[in-house]
Amino acid sequence: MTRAVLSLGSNLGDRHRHLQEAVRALGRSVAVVSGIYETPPWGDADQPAYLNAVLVAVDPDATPRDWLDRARACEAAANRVRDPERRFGPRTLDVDVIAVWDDDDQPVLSDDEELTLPHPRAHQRAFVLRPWIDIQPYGQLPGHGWLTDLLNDTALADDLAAMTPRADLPLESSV
Ligand code: PH2
Ligand code: MG
Ligand code: MG
Repeated sequence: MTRAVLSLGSNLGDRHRHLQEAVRALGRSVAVVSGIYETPPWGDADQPAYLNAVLVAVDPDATPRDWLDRARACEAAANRVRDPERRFGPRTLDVDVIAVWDDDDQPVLSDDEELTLPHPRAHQRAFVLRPWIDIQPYGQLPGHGWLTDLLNDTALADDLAAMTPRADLPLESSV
């Protein structure tokens, strides 16, 4: 059994539909889904605002690599096109594997180039931490500690203030 925290982001096309389709495609593995936040672009300012959300997924059979494959399948279904020139550029759908825990609830650590676990930049990203803490108030990011402490870091204050909850855009899971 593994449990994964996945982050979802979209800033091209029908952003809400892209997030909703990803949740639907992940199916019954989805244990809990956050609300959606509208967030200014991070890392590459010259692009539209994002919709971001986070979910926790559980599967008795999934390996860490399976979560990456499923994330990529969701991105492919949204016709994601990768621009090698713009690493943090716009996309129809981005599904990132933030962290994975094994059967014994131990965090999986990986320095695999394709699947670094936990995600190397998650601790700096308000658009990951804020929706995540909504659904896991006592959550921890492996190697970085409590979400609540990470969110209290003054370095995130401006990004947090710039985020807007989009309660008008619900995400339905199939559970
Ligand atoms: N994803 C990026 C780059 N910048 N900014 C926001 N607000 N949300 C994202 O999901 C995001 C981003 C590349 O993965
Ligand atoms: Mg990604
Ligand atoms: Mg990303």
